[in-house]
Amino acid sequence: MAITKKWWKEAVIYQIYPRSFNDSNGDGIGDLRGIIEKLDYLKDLGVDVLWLSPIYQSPNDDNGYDISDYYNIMTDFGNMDDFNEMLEGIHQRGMKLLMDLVVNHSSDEHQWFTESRKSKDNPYRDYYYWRPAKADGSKPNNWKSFFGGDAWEYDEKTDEYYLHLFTKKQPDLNWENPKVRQEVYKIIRYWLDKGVDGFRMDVIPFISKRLPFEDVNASRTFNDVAINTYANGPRLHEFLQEMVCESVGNYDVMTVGEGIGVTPENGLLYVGEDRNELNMVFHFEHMLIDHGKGGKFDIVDFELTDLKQGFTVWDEALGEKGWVNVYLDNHDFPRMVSRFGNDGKYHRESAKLLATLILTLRGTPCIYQGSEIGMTNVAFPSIEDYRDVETLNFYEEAKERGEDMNAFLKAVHIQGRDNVRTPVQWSDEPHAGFTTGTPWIKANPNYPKINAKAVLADENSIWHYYQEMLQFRKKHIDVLVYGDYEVIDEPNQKVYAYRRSIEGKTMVVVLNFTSKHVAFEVPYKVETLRFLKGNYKGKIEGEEGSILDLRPWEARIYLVVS
Ligand code: ISL
Ligand code: CA
Repeated sequence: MAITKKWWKEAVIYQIYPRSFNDSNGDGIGDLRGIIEKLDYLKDLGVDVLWLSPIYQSPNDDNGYDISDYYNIMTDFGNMDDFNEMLEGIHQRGMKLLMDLVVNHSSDEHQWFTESRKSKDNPYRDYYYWRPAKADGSKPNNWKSFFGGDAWEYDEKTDEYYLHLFTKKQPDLNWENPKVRQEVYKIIRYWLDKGVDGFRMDVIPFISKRLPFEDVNASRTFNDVAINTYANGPRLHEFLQEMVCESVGNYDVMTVGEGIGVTPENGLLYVGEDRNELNMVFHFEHMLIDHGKGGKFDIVDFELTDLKQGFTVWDEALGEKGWVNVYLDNHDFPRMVSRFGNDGKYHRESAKLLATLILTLRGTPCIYQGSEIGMTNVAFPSIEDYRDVETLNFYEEAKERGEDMNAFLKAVHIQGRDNVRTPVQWSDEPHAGFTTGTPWIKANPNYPKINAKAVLADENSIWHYYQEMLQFRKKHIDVLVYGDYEVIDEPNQKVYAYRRSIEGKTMVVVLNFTSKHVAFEVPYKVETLRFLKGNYKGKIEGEEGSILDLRPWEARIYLVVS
């Protein structure tokens, strides 16, 4: 089967976390007019699709991932006029807009839920999952919430519990109820009719629950529970196909599932082109490689081969029949240069190397805001500086267990979600030029050095490398988008190298993931390789026989010319 061509395979996504992107009115919170101000910046960079984390009305228990009104814009972010102007501005510049669709759960302040909790016979009662206590008085089952504590919350009014896989202000919607599904399709059609170009679907693998809510074996790991208990429920694919039929399927738009709990084994059920479900998923294979048994704050070492594996197993599993996203960070995971690169001495080189990786693997790349200027993790000295509900909840739990809180804070410095939620660093002005007021979360103190103004003025900067690489990718869409991917020297723990090839055209990408010189043997004579692009300026050195002498964090792309 030949690979099919689609605009969404050729596109590059840029993720905006609106709260932290750009504040236009000095209230300390990023907003839609702030995004409008930066559309030219994004167009210049060369990205195609903007994905906005949720901008709907929300009490912000989880920064918009708890929606109280799907048809209105969050007051902090502006209003519908701002939205219309933003959408028009995006389209005028030839870019597209992806909205975030959060329909596994709503906010507890959504009218559906405020009705639902009123009485057992309220017409909205079964929009959510309500269950009585077990005969022994304990909770309906032993499921845990992702953000700490149990997944069931007691509600006195009707003497029952409701299910919430995330915070207790994020009750899970009952997709078994056809009315709920129709409400969701109506929301999707409403935004598509306004002209948006698709959706990123939050925790979409969780929408079909395994009933009747049996206990889960408590000793299983987080990932195991995600895959086998919360995700991939019995009616999931039926729901997805119905959703496509009744909404997105009738528009030329793109859909990206947050693929939590999706595996290489079942991936094609979600994104197989014959399935009529989703266009692609963000898989988690490489995102969990440093999470230990105790979860994300129980940090374990990983090796380069683990990272390679994450991409390779998925490419092998889908082949030409499905599609993935390629990303190294987002609003939930640490900054890529801090996690996979070197944010000290080789900050510039390693940030460029990682850009090379995400822009040359097979899949639709997603760049998270600030990566293009090399933003890094942050290490705030006190828990008072943190805002993320996950971090704060886990902090409280660790404290109650009597853990070493300094050690916990250190883990937050490495894994906490606020690493990626500090304001985008626009300049060396106060608060990184993000706001003229007081930001809702402090800027990373490294902003006088790392900021957009500085990288725009420096020809050799990370920003300009992203811009060049985005153009390079466009120029070589044939091989870089549609070409096969094949890893070279897989067991190598220092160098990640692979081939991309299509119809007689082959590129070789070589990435030195260490801070040292590395001699790397390629399966070619160097005379048959033409250097196309790399992250060091000037002449390429050290090519002899089949050996490439790579400098620290050096990235090179060659064309095979034999
Ligand atoms: O952030 C995580 C781990 O720290 C993930 O497990 C995350 O909870 C999971 O990927 C689901 O994420 C999505 O849904 C959440 C929201 O908080 C995240 O921001 C969102 O990306 C609930 O809506
Ligand atoms: Ca604002």
